[in-house]
Amino acid sequence: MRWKRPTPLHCWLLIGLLVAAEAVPIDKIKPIDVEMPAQETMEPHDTGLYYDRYLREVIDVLETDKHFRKKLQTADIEEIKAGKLSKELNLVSHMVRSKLDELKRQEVARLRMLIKAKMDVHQGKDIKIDHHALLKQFDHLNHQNPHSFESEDLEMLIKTATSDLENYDRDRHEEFKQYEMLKEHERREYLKTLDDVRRKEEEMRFEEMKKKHRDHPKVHHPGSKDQLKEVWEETDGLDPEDFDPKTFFKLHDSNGDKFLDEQELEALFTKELEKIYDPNNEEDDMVEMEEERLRMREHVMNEVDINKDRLISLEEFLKASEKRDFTDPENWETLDQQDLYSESELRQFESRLAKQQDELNMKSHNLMKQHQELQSQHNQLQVQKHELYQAMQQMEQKKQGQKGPKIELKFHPVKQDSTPPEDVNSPIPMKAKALDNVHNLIQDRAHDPVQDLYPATTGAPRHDEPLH
Ligand SMILES: [Ca+2]
Ligand SMILES: [Ca+2]
Repeated sequence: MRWKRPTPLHCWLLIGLLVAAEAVPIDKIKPIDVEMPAQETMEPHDTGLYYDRYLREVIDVLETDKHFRKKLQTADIEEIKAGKLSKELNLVSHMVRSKLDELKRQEVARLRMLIKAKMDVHQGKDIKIDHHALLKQFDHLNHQNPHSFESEDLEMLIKTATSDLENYDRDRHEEFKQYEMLKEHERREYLKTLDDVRRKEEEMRFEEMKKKHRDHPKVHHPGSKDQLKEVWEETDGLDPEDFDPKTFFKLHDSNGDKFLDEQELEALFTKELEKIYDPNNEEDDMVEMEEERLRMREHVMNEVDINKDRLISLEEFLKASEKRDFTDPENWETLDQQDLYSESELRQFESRLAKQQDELNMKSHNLMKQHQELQSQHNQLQVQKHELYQAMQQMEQKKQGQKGPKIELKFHPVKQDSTPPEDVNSPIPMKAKALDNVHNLIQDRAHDPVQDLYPATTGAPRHDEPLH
């Protein structure tokens, strides 16, 4: 199991990036006191939402409208979330509206294709689909009106994307918990297959692994001065004595948008995570490492992001660096010190798993039955085919039997000196024999012209007999 690289940014973060890009030219935001890494483009990261492309395209098109762009620059996040920006849609140019209509029609068509594909998989082809009813499940556009993009569509898009992204981390935690429970379930099932001695050995080995995993250097509290100084020194290669929060912020704002976003923040924890996790160690699970990274990022965002836009501004960062917690933080409890699930949660999980297994077994049984029925039908068809072939062969032989003599005649021409076949009982050469006789008779007559005057049957007088 592998985690998808976390990329949850708010749709208003995308809008925010556009605002920031407009407000401050990129070349003016480079810090002057340190050498900066190459600036990336201002392209926002993939949000990970299934309608990410639609969301981006809508924002791109809106951004081409002067009036709307101006409103974007002056609106704050709360206003955007409250839907105030959506009302401005009525004032954008006709061309922009037409482009948005087209985008919406494309999105509806895409959703319809998704529905169709899903139905084909679950219920087989040729099922009549009620697209109108099924489109209700999508909240990022108004399905009642599939042809035009209205202010309601923009409002729904912003609200849904905001809500989906806020739930993104929660869903990832839940997915991780299920992963851990599955691991434990499989371990316990494996133990059941062992005898007492081997089970004890295996349990001892498991405890040793856990102990080995927990034995790692001290992890600094995420976002604390010690943690950031370690990055400053080991990753950036700078003198710890020169540590300066403002310079640190500018150094790690990789895309130069004047904010530390979630990805830029998560990159700061790699050094800490490497203390706990090594991909070469059997006892270190790299899926757990990504969960730990997520926990660290969430913790720092909660502490530092005052306006809750999921972005850390320089102002917020500097304010946090003045707090007492920055220099004197509590100990950070790593994932291996947490209870990830209770026994009762594990039992519930196992019972769900057993139910799913039963359903799968039932499906597999039905498929096997269908396969056997098809095999039997196939065999019956093969037998019928063979019988039909035999019947055709018999008919052909019969036909050949009736037409046989003509074939014999064709390939056995009568010769002058030919003699009748010895086997007179053979049915096929009979006609040939008769013809031979006729031929001989003609030959005889050729030597006796008198025979020509009298039919052979009446008995013509012999030439040595006297004529009357
Ligand atoms: Ca940034
Ligand atoms: Ca913020």
